[in-house]
Amino acid sequence: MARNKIALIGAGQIGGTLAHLVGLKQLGDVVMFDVMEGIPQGKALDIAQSSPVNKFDAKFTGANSYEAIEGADVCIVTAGVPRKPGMSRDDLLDINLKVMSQVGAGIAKYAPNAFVICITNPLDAMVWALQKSCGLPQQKVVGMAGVLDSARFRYFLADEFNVSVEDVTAFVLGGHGDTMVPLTRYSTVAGIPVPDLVKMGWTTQARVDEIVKRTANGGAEIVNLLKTGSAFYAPAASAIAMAESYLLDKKRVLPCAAYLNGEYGMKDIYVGVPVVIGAKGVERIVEVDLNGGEKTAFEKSAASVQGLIEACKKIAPTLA
Ligand code: A3D
Repeated sequence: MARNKIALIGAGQIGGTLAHLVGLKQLGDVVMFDVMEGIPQGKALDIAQSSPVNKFDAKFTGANSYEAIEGADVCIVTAGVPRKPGMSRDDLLDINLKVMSQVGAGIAKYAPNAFVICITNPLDAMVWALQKSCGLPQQKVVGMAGVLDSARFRYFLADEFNVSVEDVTAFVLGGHGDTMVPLTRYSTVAGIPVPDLVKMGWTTQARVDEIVKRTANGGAEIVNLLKTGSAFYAPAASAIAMAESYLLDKKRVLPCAAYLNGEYGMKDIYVGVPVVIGAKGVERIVEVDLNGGEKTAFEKSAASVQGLIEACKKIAPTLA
């Protein structure tokens, strides 16, 4: 069987980390595409030269023309600009929207059968714009944010409880931004919901509230430390988990920015919900019962995503 072909559109910080992970996890051959000449070629060659040491066989190529992504099975999109300290993700909308229309055209022409994972911010609006630009079926175009947000939540909870990250599950809904909704009653340690752990005296509600807040601001915390860009190791690892579930038909249940067509009472919007990812792409959207407070928070988060989508429609009316 031929190896899968994975196209990484954007060869910056996340793109480079993605390429390295694809190699280490032996998921397939990699094509790195970027507008910067030399960067994708240099990173591809560097990672290829690590393959004898790390014992993986795969082709790594870099390119500045979309032809190179022809026939890709998976495209992971990080093209665009990241934020700097003091910027919100929404400040990137104008510039990254233009990038999404170029990337969408490239995918439509050369990789129309791919599973497309968007990472570019502001995430929910950019994956919406990317799907409109490339015209691929909605279940084949998805945004990565929830896996990262819930990984941050899991990491902080594991640290708080002094237990393995492996035994902590977490559930995060809504847009990728300050309005994201970490759901504590669906977050557990080995199946024990967080509110029960509070009752058991493992932590206090005040500490849980602090962790929820830190999760929602998880991206900004790293931007403020790095000063020159945003997080890239954990975002790359999160997108790889989604690509792996598609390529291996694992049918993992992952929180992703997915297209809603009536689910949760919402239409023509991409927002973070739990989905099943398998060989057909997004095979199922999981609709959970939300209580009053959770529903209000989710709707508030979705409304802020909707605002950004409306801004995209104003800038690029052909997408509407
Ligand atoms: P960076 O290291 O700047 O890489 C972006 C790459 O995109 C650069 O190499 C650019 O040359 C390239 N690029 C710019 N315009 C184009 C274009 N038109 N076509 C092709 N390539 C282009 O950024 P990064 O890798 O750190 O982040 C990439 C994106 O991911 C940014 O928008 C971040 O805000 C976003 N991000 C999202 C998350 C989520 O959880 C959703 C987390 C972290 C970063």
